[in-house]
Amino acid sequence: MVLDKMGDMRRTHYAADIGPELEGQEVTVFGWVHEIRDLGGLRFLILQDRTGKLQITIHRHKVVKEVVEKAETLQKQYSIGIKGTVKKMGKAPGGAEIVPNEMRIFSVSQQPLPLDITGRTKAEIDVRLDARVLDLRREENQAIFRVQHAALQAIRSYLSEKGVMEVFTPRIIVSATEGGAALFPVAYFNREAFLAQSPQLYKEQLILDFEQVFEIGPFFRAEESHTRRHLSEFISVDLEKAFANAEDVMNVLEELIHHVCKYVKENCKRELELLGHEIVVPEVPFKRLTYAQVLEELEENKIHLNWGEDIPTPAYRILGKLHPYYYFITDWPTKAKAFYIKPKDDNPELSEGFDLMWKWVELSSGGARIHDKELLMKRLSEQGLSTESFKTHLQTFDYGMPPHAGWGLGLARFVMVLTGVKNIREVVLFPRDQVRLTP
Ligand code: AMO
Repeated sequence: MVLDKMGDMRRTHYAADIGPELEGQEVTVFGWVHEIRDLGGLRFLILQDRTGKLQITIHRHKVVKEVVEKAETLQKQYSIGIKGTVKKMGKAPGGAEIVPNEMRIFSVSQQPLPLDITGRTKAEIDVRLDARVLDLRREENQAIFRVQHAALQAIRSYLSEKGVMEVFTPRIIVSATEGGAALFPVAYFNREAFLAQSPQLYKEQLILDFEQVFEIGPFFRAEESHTRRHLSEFISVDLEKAFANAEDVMNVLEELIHHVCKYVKENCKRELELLGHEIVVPEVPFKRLTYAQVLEELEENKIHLNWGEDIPTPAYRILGKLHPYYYFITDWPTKAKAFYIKPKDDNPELSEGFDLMWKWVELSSGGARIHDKELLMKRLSEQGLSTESFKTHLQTFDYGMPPHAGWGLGLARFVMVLTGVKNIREVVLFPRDQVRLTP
């Protein structure tokens, strides 16, 4: 088949712009063939572009022969350009259709396609991910990433307005920051290096100069567990603030969550409708439960945990039923938290670390940090980490490190809440886990 060139053809309208008010106007639209309905002398094409869908109506005896012939060769997902006249049509999407007088076919598609993107034939997540860009042609799937885009816009503008500066820290690092999670080694010339698990050390260092910074970027963890909320590469939204304690940055986090929910609810109406999801804008302040209170609640629900133990997933499931919204868990045992989290001044067994939960899922964790170099060195040793590997980080504590606090928010987990999607793989364009490295 000879394909057409785009040549001088340029789009005048997107699908969403075509309405009955354009009756009689000549327009040019581009997109992909979503569906073809053939009623003998009458053929309907549904054309999809990034804004939605549009009906092209071809009466065999009313449009030019060349268009009729080309329309007969079309298959789903061919990419095409149409020049035609808008006609009011109550039954068509948007209340109007296009009667074409020119058609250009730019590209064909493999038949049969590996996925039915109309969604009538459901496919397993792995089949969908194997053909991800095709899977993303479904409007519901695009809606997830439009919600993510809106959320990112809201996060950036909210934090910027508060005077927090966006920064970028290295992805190639020499030492672990998040003890519990495994590192990916990198062959860095003739030295050993790793992919960053978080921007923790750098964001702390940067408050020495900028006082309040945020970063949105990918981080890497060699996660062995295959769950619906862990990936080996994930985007984290990180904040760090000088002269602040845990409560101060918890306030920033809850206000930010409130703001983003409101913004997405107002600006992503079509997307939320496509997803069949309603956002409830949470009231602030969020509920705060201490770790000790959580243990008591679990005990009442027949789950016994020893003080200091991490909370296992089945216990989180119970908590999610008891608290089906956003809430903080505070006052964690110091030994259950990373080396940089500050022990409480009046009771060093307890820390100023917190987690932000949504039902049973941890969205964010953070806390006040240790800013006293001696204490930080002690905590490193207690956790079996060598102070030597943290030498350059420790050095920065000699330059007037102020009290500070911050948090890291998992973007994908937050997008799961915003969209009502249950598997993290659905809210990441090209997810990476233990078994998946392509596409
Ligand atoms: P933490 O390790 O709890 O804290 O990570 C912060 C948040 O990042 C998200 N997250 C993940 N999302 C998807 N897949 C993963 N494998 C994954 N691991 C973490 C979660 C989690 O709540 N430096 C600290 C933060 C701080 O104290 O500022 C940190 O990394 O939503």
